[in-house]
Amino acid sequence: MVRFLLVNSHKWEPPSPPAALDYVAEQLEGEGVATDLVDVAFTSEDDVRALLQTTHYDGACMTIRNLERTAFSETLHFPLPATRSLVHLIKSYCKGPVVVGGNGFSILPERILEYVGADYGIYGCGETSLPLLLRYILHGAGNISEIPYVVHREDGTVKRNPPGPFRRELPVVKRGRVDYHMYYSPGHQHFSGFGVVETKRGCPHRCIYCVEPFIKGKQVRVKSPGSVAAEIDWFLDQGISYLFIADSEFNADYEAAVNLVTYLKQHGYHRKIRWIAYVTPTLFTEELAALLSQSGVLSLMIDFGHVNPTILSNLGKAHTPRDIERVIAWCDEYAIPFRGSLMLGGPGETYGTIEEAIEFFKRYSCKVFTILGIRVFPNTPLGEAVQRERISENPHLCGKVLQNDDLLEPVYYISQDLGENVFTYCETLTGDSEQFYTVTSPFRLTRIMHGPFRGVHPEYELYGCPKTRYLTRLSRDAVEAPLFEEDEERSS
Ligand code: B12
Ligand code: SF4
Repeated sequence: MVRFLLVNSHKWEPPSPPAALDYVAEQLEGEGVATDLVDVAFTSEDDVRALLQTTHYDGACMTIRNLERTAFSETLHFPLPATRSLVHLIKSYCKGPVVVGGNGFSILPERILEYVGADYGIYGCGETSLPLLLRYILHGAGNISEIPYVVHREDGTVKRNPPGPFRRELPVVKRGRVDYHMYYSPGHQHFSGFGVVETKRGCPHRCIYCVEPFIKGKQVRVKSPGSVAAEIDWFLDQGISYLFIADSEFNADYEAAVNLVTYLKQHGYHRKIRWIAYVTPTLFTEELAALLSQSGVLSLMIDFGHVNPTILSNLGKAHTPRDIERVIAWCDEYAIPFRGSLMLGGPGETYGTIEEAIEFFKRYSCKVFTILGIRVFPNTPLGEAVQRERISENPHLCGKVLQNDDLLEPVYYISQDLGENVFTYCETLTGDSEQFYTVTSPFRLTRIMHGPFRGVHPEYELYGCPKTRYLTRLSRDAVEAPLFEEDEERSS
């Protein structure tokens, strides 16, 4: 029997379950291919080697979830060299092809295929092309240039085939390959350890820094409430009742969001599950708030971005300060716990606008995930704007500003109006409160060059990143990852 190895290449603390591998396994098993799964979050390189020495695999399918850590600090992490070593390790034992896919891969597919040395890639939401690719690999069937979403080598160059036709309805996904109990944390101390259900895919908005419209599509695809419920039931059968909704934004399609929460309430799921989702203040209404409050929501992660109208517009946000105030008021009125996000350092940011944003949220009791410095990704409006000029001469950019025109390696936008002490400035504004948290280690913002890097030193061999920290003056050891007890109390 043909056997493939499924691999999650992303090491992170705390680890998130590689839900993508359920999708991939389903496609493989439909073609009669048996699978084993390895997650580097729990497996050492030696263990992977031992497995490859003792088991014959006809190929491997690897998910590349993250291109990067996406949090600026003086030491910049970049996980792709570690992914490349993993591909090399697999290829030194397995003579079959390595196929890659995933969110991180889809940001720059051709380049990443080349960088990690994989044989084939499937970008975006193209998992349904996998059977066609397998038939081509295993039986020489079909024409590789005609399989949608596939990235492959032809005449010495890497080519990306166009996507397939848009289909609005997403099918139910057969679960069971990923062991969510490995990640699940019944005490739900962190939201990485939840079950994962995707209810829709894609985002029609155009925030300047965001890769979602490129990797998931600008047109939203939707799973029917019944299909979502079938996947929820699988988790409930496993005893997993805390779920993360893996949509770009839960209300990216308003009608679908309303239909689903209505269904959850009507079918009693609000008594069985606790769930978290990202939502945008755009397309958020009182009607939705009322329905959400009765659907089992544990917490909403509201993508505010900022509060200053000019900065919001510079970030390409479709919502206004008035929308933000209304969302907060409705969440309060309907007792929906929520966390906000702040993206500081973008175009036009000054010390004044940072103060405005932090002071604004201090009026509320919500926790706020704060990013200081924006990763400039290719295939985003910000990336394209930056690429129109010389990257090395752009005074707002830190990170790898030389020999990195395709933006594969980490580059961050941090407004040049901010000085060396901007991190300390934020800490001074937040005081000792645990309201604002981040994944950034404290940094001094210099613009000094270290080889091709401006203001940073690279740490390229490391998988993963430091744990979540509060953006406060507490000592590092005193800080724990944010807990959900407060949200739990409010939502029950
Ligand atoms: C939910 C979520 C989280 C939750 C995870 C909760 C949980 N319990 O899983 C939390 C909040 C913890 C989180 C944290 C982080 N996240 Co996050 N997260 C997401 C989100 C919204 C959903 C992830 C998911 O499960 N999707 C559903 C699965 C099925 O989709 P998928 O993995 O893309 O797989 C599909 C395809 O890609 C393809 N596919 C995937 N792999 C393969 C392999 C093969 C061989 C094939 C053929 C196909 C294929 O098939 C699947 C079906 O279409 C995504 C964005 C998104 N819309 O997906 C961001 C996203 C993955 N996160 C991202 C980031 C940056 C992070 C953090 C690093 C943020 C930070 N600085 O802290 C951390 C890392 C945490 C970690 N442990 O890895 C980025 C990663 C890309 C990048 N920019 O580098 C994304 C894309 C968001 C973004 N737009 O930037 N995240
Ligand atoms: S609304 Fe959210 S998912 Fe959509 S483009 Fe903006 S940040 Fe990305």
